[in-house]
Amino acid sequence: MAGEPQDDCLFCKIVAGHIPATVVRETDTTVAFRDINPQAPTHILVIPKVHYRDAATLAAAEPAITADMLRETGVVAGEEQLESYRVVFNTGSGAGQTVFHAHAHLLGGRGMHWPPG
Ligand code: D5M
Repeated sequence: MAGEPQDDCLFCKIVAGHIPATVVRETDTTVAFRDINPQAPTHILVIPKVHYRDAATLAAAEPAITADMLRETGVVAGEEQLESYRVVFNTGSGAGQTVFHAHAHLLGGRGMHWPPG
């Protein structure tokens, strides 16, 4: 069923506590934890607890939870004392998505280039 935990999903396992993660913040609907392969001094993933394959699919099904996820990027950026930061939604393998559970990358602590590679 849409949104239900998936047995083969890494981030569902983190939500369930079956795989350890460095959690920095949790709400009723979201979890934020440090990326295992950081691409910036601060690199945190904010994910919904419900399972959808990407952020756009989540937004279509659960707009309120999508808003929670986006709000949490700002809350965590504040807690991490980031004056500027980037929020990224890799969508599809061609764009670099490797984990097919919606997530926002929060990146900060260094200068950012535009356009991203
Ligand atoms: O981003 C998926 C991200 O998930 C990628 O930056 C690595 C990160 N990752 C993978 N496994 C873990 C665990 N176990 N803890 C923390 N972070 C993890 P994507 O946009 O799909 O490429």
